[in-house]
Amino acid sequence: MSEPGPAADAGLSPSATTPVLAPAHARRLLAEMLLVRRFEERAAECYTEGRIRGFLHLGVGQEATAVGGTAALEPEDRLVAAYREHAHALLRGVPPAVVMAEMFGRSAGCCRGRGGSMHLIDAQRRFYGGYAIVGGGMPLAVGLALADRLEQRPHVTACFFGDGAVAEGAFHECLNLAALWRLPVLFFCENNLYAMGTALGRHQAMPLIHRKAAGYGIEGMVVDGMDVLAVEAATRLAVELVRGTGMPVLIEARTYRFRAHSMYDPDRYRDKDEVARWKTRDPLVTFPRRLRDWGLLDDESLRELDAAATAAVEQAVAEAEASPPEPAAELFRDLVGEPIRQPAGALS
Ligand SMILES: Cc1ncc(C[n+]2csc(CCOP(=O)(O)OP(=O)(O)O)c2C)c(N)n1
Ligand SMILES: [Mg+2]
Repeated sequence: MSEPGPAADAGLSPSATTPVLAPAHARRLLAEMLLVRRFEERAAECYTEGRIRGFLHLGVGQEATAVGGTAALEPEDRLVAAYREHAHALLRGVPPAVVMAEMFGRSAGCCRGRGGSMHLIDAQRRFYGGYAIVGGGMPLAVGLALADRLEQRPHVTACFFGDGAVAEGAFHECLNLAALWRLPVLFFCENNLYAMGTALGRHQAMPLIHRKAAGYGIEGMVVDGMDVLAVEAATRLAVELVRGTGMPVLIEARTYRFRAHSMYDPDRYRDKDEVARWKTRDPLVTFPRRLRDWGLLDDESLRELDAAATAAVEQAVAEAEASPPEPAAELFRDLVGEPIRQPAGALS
C-alpha cells in the first residue's frame, strides 16, 4: 500500500496515489493496538503475582498483524486462532473483563474459567478459539467454511496460525481440502519466525510460506506484519478474493514477538541484537509516528488513547478479581455428558 499524502493534506484529500486514511479509522486501529498491548502487559504482571496460572503466551510486538488482520473482517465472519490469541478474542469483541476473568479462572470468564489463556472461545461473537495443539484450529476452520458453503451463507472464516503450524500435516490437508472443495477460508499465517525455540529455517525446507499456496492452486500473499495499514490492505484484498471467488487464500504476515515464547521460556535461542532490531519496528511506536507526520495525531491525543486503554484494562482486572470461581457443585458442568443408559444386561 502506498503511503498517504504529506502532512499538508493530513491524509484527507484523495488523489490517484494517496489513498485516504480517515482519521477516525486511524485512531481505531491505534486504540485497538494499545488495548491489546496494555492488556497483555498487565496479564504478564498478573501472572507474576500468581493471579493467572498455567500457561501464558503473549503476542507483544505482533499487534499490527492481529489488528490489521481482523480490521478487514465483517462482524459475521468467523475467526479461528491458535493459543497466542488474547488479541484475537479482544478484537472480535470479547470484553476485556471476560478474557481476563477466564485467565483468572473465574466464573465470569468466557469458558467460566475452565479454559484459561490458551482456550478462549466465544462462538456468539464468531470467535471459535483458542487451540493449544499446533495446527489444531485449522481443520475446524475448514469445517466451519464447509458448513457455510453448504448452507450458502456469505461468511469468510479467517484461520490464524503460526509458522510452526506449517510443519504440521493439518496445514497441508486443510489447504488441499479447502482448495479442492472451494471453501471460503482465509488462511492467515502469523509468521513470527520462531516455533518455540525453533527458527523457521530449521523446520522449513522452503521457508517462503506464502509460496506454499501455489502447491494447492490458490493465491498466496506476503505482507509486512509490523505495518498495520499494510496488513489491513492485504487482508481486505484477500477477504474480497475469498468472498468473490469462494476460494481460499493464504496470507503470510511477517511479524515478531518481543517477549519469550511463554512465561516459562528463558529465550536463549535468539540473538539479543535481533530482538533489539525488531523492536525498532514496534508498531506501537512506528504507527503513532506516521500518524503524527501525516497530521492525524498529536501527543495529547496519543496520551488520551493510551490512558483509555490502560483504564479499560484496569477495569477488566477489577471485574475479573470480583468474579467468584465456579462453585464446586458446577465442576462437572460441560465436562461430562449425561451417562449413557445401557440396556439391561447389555454388558454383563
Ligand atoms: C501438535 C503439537 N506439537 C507440538 C506442540 C508444542 N508446541 C507448543 S507451541 C509450539 C510452537 C508453535 O509455534 P508457532 O506455530 O510458530 O506459534 P507461535 O508460538 O510462534 O505463535 C509447539 C511446537 C503442540 N502444542 N502441538
Ligand atoms: Mg511462530
